[in-house]
Amino acid sequence: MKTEHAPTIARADYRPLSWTVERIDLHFQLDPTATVVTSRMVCVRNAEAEPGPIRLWGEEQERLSLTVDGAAPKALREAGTLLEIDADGERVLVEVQSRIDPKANTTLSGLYLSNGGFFTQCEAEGFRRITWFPDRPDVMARYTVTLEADRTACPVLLSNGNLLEAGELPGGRHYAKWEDPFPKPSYLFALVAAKLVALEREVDTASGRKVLLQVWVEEGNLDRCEHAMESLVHSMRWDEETFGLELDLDRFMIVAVADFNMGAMENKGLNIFNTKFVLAKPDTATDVDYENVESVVAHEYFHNWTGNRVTCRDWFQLTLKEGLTVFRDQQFSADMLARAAGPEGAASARAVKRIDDVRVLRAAQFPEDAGPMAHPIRPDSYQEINNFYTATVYEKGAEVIRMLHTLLGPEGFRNGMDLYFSYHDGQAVTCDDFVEAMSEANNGFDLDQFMNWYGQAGTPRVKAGGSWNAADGSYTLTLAQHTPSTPGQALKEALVIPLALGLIGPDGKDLPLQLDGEKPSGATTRVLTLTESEQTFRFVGLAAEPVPSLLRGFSAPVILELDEDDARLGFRMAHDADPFNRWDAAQRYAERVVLALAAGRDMAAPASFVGAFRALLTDASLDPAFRAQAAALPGEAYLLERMAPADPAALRAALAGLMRQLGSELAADWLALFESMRVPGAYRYHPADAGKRALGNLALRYLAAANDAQGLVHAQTAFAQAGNMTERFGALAALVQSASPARDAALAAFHARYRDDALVLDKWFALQAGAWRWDAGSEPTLVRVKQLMADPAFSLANPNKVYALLGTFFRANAGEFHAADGSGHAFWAEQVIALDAKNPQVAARMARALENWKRYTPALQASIRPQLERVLTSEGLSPDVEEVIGKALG
Ligand code: B3K
Ligand code: ZN
Repeated sequence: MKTEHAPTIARADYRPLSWTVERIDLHFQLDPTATVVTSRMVCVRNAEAEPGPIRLWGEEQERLSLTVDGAAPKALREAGTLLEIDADGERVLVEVQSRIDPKANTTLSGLYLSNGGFFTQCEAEGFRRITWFPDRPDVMARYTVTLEADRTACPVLLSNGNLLEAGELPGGRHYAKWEDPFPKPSYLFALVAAKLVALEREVDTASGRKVLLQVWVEEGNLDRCEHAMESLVHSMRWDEETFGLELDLDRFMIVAVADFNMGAMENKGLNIFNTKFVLAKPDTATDVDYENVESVVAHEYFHNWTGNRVTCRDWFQLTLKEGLTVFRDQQFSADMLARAAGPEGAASARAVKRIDDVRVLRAAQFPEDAGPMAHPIRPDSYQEINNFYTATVYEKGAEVIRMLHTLLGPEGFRNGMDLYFSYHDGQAVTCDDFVEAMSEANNGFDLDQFMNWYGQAGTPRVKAGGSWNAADGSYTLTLAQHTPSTPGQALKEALVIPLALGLIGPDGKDLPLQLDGEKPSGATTRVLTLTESEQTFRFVGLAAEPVPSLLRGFSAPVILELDEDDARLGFRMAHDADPFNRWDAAQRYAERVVLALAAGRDMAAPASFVGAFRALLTDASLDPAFRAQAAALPGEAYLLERMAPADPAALRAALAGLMRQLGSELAADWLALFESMRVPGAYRYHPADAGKRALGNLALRYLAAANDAQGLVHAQTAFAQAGNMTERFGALAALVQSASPARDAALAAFHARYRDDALVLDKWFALQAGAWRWDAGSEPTLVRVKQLMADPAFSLANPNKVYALLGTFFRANAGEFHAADGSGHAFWAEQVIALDAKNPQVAARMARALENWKRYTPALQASIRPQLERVLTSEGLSPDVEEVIGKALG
């Protein structure tokens, strides 16, 4: 049993270091099991800090030598991973040489091997696994890096910045020397030494500088890089046009690697990507993969300014770069979709993107905010920083930036960004610095209360009530806000909540909005700003009782509590002028129906719901991508949050029943839709085509769920004759999510076709791990998952495989994972323990699948608790998993 506990780090304890580093010259003699790293650091005394020793952090390395100005240090103290060195004067040269074993590094943090090549991942604290260094983001230094490696095994040698020189060395070795002209924190350091080839393109920046863009991949993947390259060029143009931000280097590289803990990493000039977010061609990638490549390429590219040129002072400020950069990539994707849709379809295209983003927020961030790991977007404490790369920091963080954008307007926001860069370029700063720049650039716009969004956890509730006064044609809206308690934060302050709304007239058209005491403006949507715990707004000059449409475009990350009867929801599904709210009305109605089925209050969905659903689905004036969103039921993870207690089995039965009912009652519509959504010709990635394919595939899903004979024939034909992965995988998914006897043959055919393609096999694993049971006699999904673990293509050492098979089962198949016999929970504990021995970051992510266990039924809680305890008391548990489980049991 463990006795030592991971210490808690507090935001309030931040102190600048007494010594920082001005320049560092690194030399790597790369060897798979014995890499020698030599570091020469010019350390300088920090005038802003209390006097003290030089502090360096180091992990998992054998120190060969350490000198200060060429001599043994006068005093050196070592405590755990921290080394303290006393030094005199203002500036000293510290030289450290150490040896590391990349092959033994299964954590994929620091320097590691993947398929014979060397790769690094340093954010958040991986650099200290490479060399001794003041490994904190507030130490920004200039780097030169020399790499030396075997020429045959590693013909390509890359690091940040510009290539200074390269050449041969004796013994079949070679070297390359790189220099990064911009000071950077250590977490942005990267190197790659591997056998790769590049797709290259030379482009001009807005100011006319020529820059070289490269996408580096293994040789056989060169035909899958075009889309990533296109995405990079589009991102560059967008940042130039939208924010006046240009690429600042002569060369920008993206490198794809198959073993990677997360999506990608924004290392200066040398972004390292999970292959999943680079490689795409029509035969192997779906429309959604194409979209994801575009948005991750953009995200990492945008970090060059929001993250790299201006970085975080400490890791508590993570949302400074992540929330802002997610907001930027969301805006970029929305603009790309709007551009492809043309002026007519732009609003709907933007709404489709907004819906995607809100789905993620509701499925991942709302549960996090309601659980034991709830934290503000700027946390107050952590045990393991890697556990705080969360949906809250990223997605809720982006919502907070979006609210600033709403409050200040696009121009005011842009002025704030300009001022932020003019003040802080080259610095490591805090979220306060960002918000202050926004305020100052907008005539001192008061954002003091707005800062509560940075400090408070929990999803706020906005309760709305309206009253109609027929006598004077006025409508009074009362809005009350309340944020529930979260661990360590019992009491909450009122937040600044921008609430966009419209009032819909009986004919379905928006009414002009006029607040009491104001002149009519003709506007039909406006933003009210809530600042108090309760406020009322009186609208006047109305001819008839309106139907309110609140929180249009999801203008704030809150839960809206508004009593609407079925008729009202159906009315808004048909008429709401805000496409986001039209979708949301459908989601609310579906949620009500599903929860009534799950609770046994209803045996089937009412005809009114099916009618409203059908009307939306078959409205040919709506674009297919939007209809596909509207016809997709709310996600299981989100619905579980809305149930008390959460009962995954009952929910699953309700969802499956509703899909069957909608599939069979609307079979004729689905069949017609499937036909009319066919996209002829060769595949191209285009949002309009993607929308049709999404709706066509959804039609197959509903038909297959209902076991519709004609639908199943279509699915089999579509699978056999598909001209691209979107169609092939869509048809396969429909078959797998059905009781069709054709499913096993289709799975086998798919496997045979892609047996050597790691990324496509991930889809194959995920599809099976996420399978529902559509007939009582079929075997539990867990049985299949266990078999698949023994498949030669599966490996616990590869994060993509773990996320595909185990991640899907634990996080996206609640109905099967929470089997009443507890088999899923026992399996979870075994896997978390096994993973933790190899890769704590990946293990911690899997561990989080049970953090909200106290919300489940008593029987499930009784099954889960001993498994949590089993993990917590297992030998050698990492601080990563310990923090998650400790808080869950809390
Ligand atoms: N900044 C990286 C995430 C690093 C995660 C470290 N555990 C990717 C991104 O947000 O762009
Ligand atoms: Zn990021």
